[in-house]
Amino acid sequence: ATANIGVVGLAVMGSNLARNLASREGNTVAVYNRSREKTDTLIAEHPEAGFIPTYDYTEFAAALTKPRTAIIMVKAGTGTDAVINELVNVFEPGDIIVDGGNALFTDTIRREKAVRETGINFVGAGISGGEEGALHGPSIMPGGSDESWVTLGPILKSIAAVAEGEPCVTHVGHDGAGHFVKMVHNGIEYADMQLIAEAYDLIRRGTGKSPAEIADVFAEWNTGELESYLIEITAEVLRQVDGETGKPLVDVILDQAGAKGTGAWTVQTALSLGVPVSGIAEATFARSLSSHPEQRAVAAELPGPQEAFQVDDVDAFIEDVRLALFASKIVAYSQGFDEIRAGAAEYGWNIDLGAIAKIWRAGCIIRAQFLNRLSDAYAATPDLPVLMTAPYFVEVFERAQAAWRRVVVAAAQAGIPSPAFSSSLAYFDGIRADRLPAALVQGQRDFFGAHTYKRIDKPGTFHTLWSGDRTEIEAEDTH
Ligand code: NBP
Repeated sequence: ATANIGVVGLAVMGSNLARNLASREGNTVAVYNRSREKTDTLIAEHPEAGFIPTYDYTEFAAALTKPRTAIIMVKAGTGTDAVINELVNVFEPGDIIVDGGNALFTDTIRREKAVRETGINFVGAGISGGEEGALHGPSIMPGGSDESWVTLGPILKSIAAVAEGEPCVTHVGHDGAGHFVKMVHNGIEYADMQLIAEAYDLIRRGTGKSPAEIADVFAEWNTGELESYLIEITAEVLRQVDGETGKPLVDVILDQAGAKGTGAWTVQTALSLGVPVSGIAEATFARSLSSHPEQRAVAAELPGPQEAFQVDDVDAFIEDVRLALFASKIVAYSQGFDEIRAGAAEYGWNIDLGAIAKIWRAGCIIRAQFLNRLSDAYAATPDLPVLMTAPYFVEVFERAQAAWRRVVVAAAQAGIPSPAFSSSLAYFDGIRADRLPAALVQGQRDFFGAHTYKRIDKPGTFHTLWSGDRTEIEAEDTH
């Protein structure tokens, strides 16, 4: 045995991750894929990597030094379970199986529990950054035991992206913590992308600027506080001209957004944890809405505003949209971190939120300058209950809120859908409100279901005899 690490699954992600591992000092990488061709192709195309090819699980296990460490990069779901079953048969107690696929965190919790009974360590690791990240340095979010982190930590640090000298990997927490955080990362990515798309739409329809001109706007924004990978690639996409028609590429792409499910997982999980991730939810629903052409064709008959949308001061409007985007983005991240906090509490994970912000600074899709501000906020106040109340963000809201409101008003009047902008503003106004109409909802619930309510002026739980003489009685707390 000569390999210190192995990779199972050599499609795009696995082969790139294997090449990344092999390029680092001290690593020898054993590789295995279910169908032989992918292994043979990888070996033929990358002799420099010094891979050890293997063609069955026994050979794979024999190629690895102990404790054996293998990273699985196969299609998430039944493929992952199939590979784990095979590896458990050929591995020994103390060995480490890492699932680097996009597993649902509850699957990871289940798998970790089952594999642990064999004495083998199982680590669910979220890996972000797509194929480029896998090859040059992803952001890595591993869960699993402390014991496995001892062996795995140095290996993952060697291949992770680097932000300001620090590797973008941290031991997130036990069992499914890594995949949970990766899931929320993807949810935030949905929100960030939708917000950028809404900003583009408003500018285009409000100012008549061409996609190439709007590309310049985004490129300019990318030199300031909005600097991020997503803003950068947005400029590139908007500037792209279709080779066939000569039109802006964005105008020939079908306007139906796909999704692989991680946004929906983030929202479903948030719903069950009772965490309002409205920006992420709206972004996920916006993709769903776009993907029903039959409904959209029928609904195209519905009336919209009579007047055409035209802004008077183009530069001022663009600056308003920039501020609205920044404010909404802070809300989306604040909501995402809220979900991580709630998940950690529910599943008993000790997650360092500041460390999460740091490992997202490079290698992943949501990498952004402003993540430093998030980690600063948590460094100053580790148990910050609402991320967006950190002083830096309060300053942004002071600067941005008037513009944000103008943009949401303009969008509503012009009939331009901006679900992420407007729901983020509604969340902002909701969470900062002194009094919410939730009091009335409690009254309604008590009326029809005797669900009881609490009072602002004394302890206890109360019910009004709505169908009787409407006096108030003390009641059992039934929520
Ligand atoms: P795919 O998700 O397309 O999966 C293809 C790989 O899974 C092939 O190696 C295939 O082997 C293997 N596989 C399947 Br399918 N069923 C198997 C089974 N029962 N036993 C063994 N192997 C099986 O590959 P990918 O796009 O490279 O993604 C890998 C993982 O990384 C996924 O979980 C994905 O969600 C995650 N991820 C992807 C990205 C991205 O940008 N693509 C980013 C981050 C994370 P075969 O060659 O024999 O069919």
